Amino acid sequence: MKRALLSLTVATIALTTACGGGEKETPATTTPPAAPAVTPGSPLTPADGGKVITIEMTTDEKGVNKFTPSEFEAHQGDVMRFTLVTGVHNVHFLADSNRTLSSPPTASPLLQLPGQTYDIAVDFPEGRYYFQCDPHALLGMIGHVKVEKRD
Ligand SMILES: [Cu+2]
Repeated sequence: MKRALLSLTVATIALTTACGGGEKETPATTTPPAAPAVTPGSPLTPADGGKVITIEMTTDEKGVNKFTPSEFEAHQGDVMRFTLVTGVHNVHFLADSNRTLSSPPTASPLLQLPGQTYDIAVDFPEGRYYFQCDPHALLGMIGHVKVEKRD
């Protein structure tokens, strides 16, 4: 009796191994759902110890368009939160101006509603990076972020 059970177990193991080819077979019903696609610009959480850096996008009463701050430092793991205050603006890390970025973030859409935000993770290598507002770059709405390693 005991011997029969043992042979059955051995046979089952052999069968499983032959079938699965060493890989664990997962029944279709327990396949985890695909991770939801992250919408570009949607709110991000900084890495542990990281922070959210708010960059305001404004058009003042004189018609001056700018990022505030326009020059700042960030650490890997931080999040840059481009926030519309007034006017209509976007943020764009131009590939041509940031050649050390293997995959520059795509240009954001135009933000039009005050309070609207566009988050970009600081997952860049160390270095200095250029960004601009496409409609207002020639009017000086540009900025730089200097990215440093996390301490
Ligand atoms: Cu602008």
